[in-house]
Amino acid sequence: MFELYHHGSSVCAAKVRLVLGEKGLDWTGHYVDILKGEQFDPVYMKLNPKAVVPTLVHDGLVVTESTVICEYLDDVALTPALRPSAAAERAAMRLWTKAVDEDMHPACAEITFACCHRHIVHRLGPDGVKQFLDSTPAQSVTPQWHARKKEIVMSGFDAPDIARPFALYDRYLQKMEDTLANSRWLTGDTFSLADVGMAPYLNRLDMLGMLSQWTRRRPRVTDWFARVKSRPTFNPAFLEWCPPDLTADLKTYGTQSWPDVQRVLQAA
Ligand SMILES: N[C@@H](CCC(=O)N[C@@H](CS)C(=O)NCC(=O)O)C(=O)O
Repeated sequence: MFELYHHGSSVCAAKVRLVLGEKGLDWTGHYVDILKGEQFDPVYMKLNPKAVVPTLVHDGLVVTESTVICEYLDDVALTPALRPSAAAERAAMRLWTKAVDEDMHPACAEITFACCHRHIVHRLGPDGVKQFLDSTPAQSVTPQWHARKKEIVMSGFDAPDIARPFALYDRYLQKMEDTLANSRWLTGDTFSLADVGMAPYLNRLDMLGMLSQWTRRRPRVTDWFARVKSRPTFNPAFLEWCPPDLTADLKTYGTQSWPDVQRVLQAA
């Protein structure tokens, strides 16, 4: 039995739900509201000491780290294979998933809080915000997340060095555009964990209502994302778990923040 601890707007959880869907695996969900601080529940932190989602429990085995979970699922459910069989393509796939873990994901967390989630967190009221921010463990989304989340929740686009994650995102979109000149998917002719890994980060921009502004001059990325979206697994994995009020918040706050995003991108 597969149990997934996850959240509607978590990019890492969406990645795992996509793999579960592609593999046709049945799973049970445990919803952890990371905007209300449910990830800090000591019972949950026994499963995931970083207090992040997702966590997979498979027949009692606890697996954390979304990239590791995706490879684990590809090991236990062999078809359809989501890792290329050729060594060179598999290495290329891992370069993408490594980039997701090291670069895209930390940038996405900052972008999402700057554009949207800080507004939702402020609904907790001053004491609630303080408790929420103080609860983040020293080692969380990144080793800097405890301090960085505070800076962005309190200062938004005035937080120090806020252009950096946006500039990084932009560079990776260009890297995708260049890569897709040579292959249909990111690591060849078949959909792989590289595509699974990048898809939630494009979807994040889409849900923030600003993807078209980032991809206007990137036709291959536009076409790639349209093909990802047309997969039958896309809506259940990426959209249906996001509660309607959160979907609306992402779109509203995201759209409102576009002038700031444009400003920091131009300054970067
Ligand atoms: N490296 C981890 C990162 C997980 C992560 O950052 N999860 C985010 C949601 S996408 C989270 O739970 N954040 C909680 C918080 O910000 O307190 C993974 O890939 O599973």
